[in-house]
Amino acid sequence: MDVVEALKIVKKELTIERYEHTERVVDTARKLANNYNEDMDKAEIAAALHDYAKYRDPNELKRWILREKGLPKDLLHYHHELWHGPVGAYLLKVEHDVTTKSILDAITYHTTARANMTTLDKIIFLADYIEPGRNFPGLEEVRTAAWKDLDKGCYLALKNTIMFLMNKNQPIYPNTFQAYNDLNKRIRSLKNL
Ligand code: DGI
Ligand code: FE
Ligand code: FE
Repeated sequence: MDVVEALKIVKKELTIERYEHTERVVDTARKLANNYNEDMDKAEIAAALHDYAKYRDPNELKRWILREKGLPKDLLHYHHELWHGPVGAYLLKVEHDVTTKSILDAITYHTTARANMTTLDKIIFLADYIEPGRNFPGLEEVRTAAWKDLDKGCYLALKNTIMFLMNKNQPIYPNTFQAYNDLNKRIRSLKNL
């Protein structure tokens, strides 16, 4: 599969706005991959596919989570926004024969993140967060960090999201906290962040 085919697959699944977001994520992921010596084809394909299940009915997503033993049941206790990544990766496997594990993992964890993220995981997570169509408080700081240090970019994005959710008294999925803690430990100098 190449990025053209991947984009064709998702175009049928998404609204025009979400498709244009996806194109910008592809573009950003390609640039990040180039910057951090990651496989650009993989990054583009994972980016193109990352929101595949975004517009499936939440009841359908829920059914897959209940039915498929590889999908974590605890997702059901958290916001339904968290379901489209893991279920999307599962559906791409069964509906489009996507088998590359690194790509499926990056899609699975693109919303929540996880501890010990691969470079590809981090690129897709950050590209989704910083693509040029996004605009929310704290984003410029994340954008600047993203091109200098991939870990710091992810760390700041996670910190922002966690604080945003906490301010709204929302629950936070354990993977998100684990990703935050993992990067907090890895980054040597948190002082200038
Ligand atoms: O699908 P997109 O809109 O492009 O972006 P996304 O997949 O990153 O969705 C993110 C939304 O999920 C974001 O608005 C925050 C929300 N969210 C709800 N609970 C959690 C969460 N995000 C994380 N990282 N962790 C949570 O527990
Ligand atoms: Fe998403
Ligand atoms: Fe997205």
